[in-house]
Amino acid sequence: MEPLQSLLGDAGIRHFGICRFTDTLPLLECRAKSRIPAGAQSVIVCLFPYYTGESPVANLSKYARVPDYHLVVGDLLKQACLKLRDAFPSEQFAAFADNSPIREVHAARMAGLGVVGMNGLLIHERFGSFCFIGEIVSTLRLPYSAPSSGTCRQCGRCRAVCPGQAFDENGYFLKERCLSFLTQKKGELTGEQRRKIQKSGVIWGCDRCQDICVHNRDLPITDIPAFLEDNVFRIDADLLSRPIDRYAFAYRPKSVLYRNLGIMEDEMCDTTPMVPAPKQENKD
Ligand code: B12
Repeated sequence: MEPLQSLLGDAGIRHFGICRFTDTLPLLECRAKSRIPAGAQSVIVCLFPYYTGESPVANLSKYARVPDYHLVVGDLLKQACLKLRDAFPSEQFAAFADNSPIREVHAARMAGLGVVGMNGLLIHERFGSFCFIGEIVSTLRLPYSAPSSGTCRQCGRCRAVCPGQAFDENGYFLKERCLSFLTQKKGELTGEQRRKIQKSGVIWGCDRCQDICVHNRDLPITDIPAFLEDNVFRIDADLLSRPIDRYAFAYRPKSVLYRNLGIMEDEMCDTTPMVPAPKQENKD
């Protein structure tokens, strides 16, 4: 573990744990699955805290305010892979972040990095849930971390405040109701979905289940320098007139962001019927 700590530390990765590859199965179906090395043994699961403080004027969720984590985390993991390949030339290493066949929340728990909250997110003892997860899958056999046991405090506030009421009565998470999902959804939204977005005042993502969480109090500011640069706090027409490729909200066409901006100004939003009124019979 000691040499690994310094190899990863040199690449800028300070928080990680290791689990067996078999403990991450079954994998999610996605194109990246083909990059898993044959004979994979270990998964080095890494945490990337991204909390940069509060902003009363922000209209996008915290994960999207910082430079795109797919790029930042991707770069850090790539650096780590280069160092690992140098140190262990006969082994294979493949890096993944988000666009990953690994169920990252589950893998992080198995690698001892924290508990799964009632909101379904990984909560680290020190950094709370405002952490991205990325991993390196390898053929190298490594000493495994003890999986995290226990739960969050189970206060249930995250589920109670969910603006999309995404948790059903059995506690199942219905992603199609999650406001984060709705703000990213392409195409037309129903009146009810538009109303939920308008009421939240948020153009991209949703942090309500995290902001309310008792484990997210008094968090330290991220120790990843790239996340402290060029934070965006408001998505507006001026921002959208410029290139936005460096941010995670560029993942969808700009039309989705313009649609969400339009929803904020839509005075009819509150009166749009949730279900179209049944057609009246023609009485003539
Ligand atoms: C698709 C996706 C979404 C979808 C659907 C999310 C979902 N929960 O199904 C949408 C767009 C809604 C979404 C939203 C968000 N996401 Co997302 N998402 C993903 C992605 C790409 C795949 C998740 C997936 O489909 N997993 C499949 C399920 C079966 O596996 P699982 O999530 O591991 O679930 C297991 C356990 O965690 C547990 N579990 C899962 N959910 C729940 C819920 C409860 C109540 C309990 C008790 C247990 C539990 O049981 C499962 C079976 O083992 C992951 C990256 C990845 N590759 O994992 C990021 C990921 C989960 N998302 C992330 C983030 C940051 C978010 C947002 C906070 C972004 C935002 N601010 O708007 C929100 C949070 C919404 C929420 N409360 O989940 C981070 C979470 C980091 C963390 N600390 O946990 C991830 C890991 C991306 C990353 N690389 O950092 N996301």
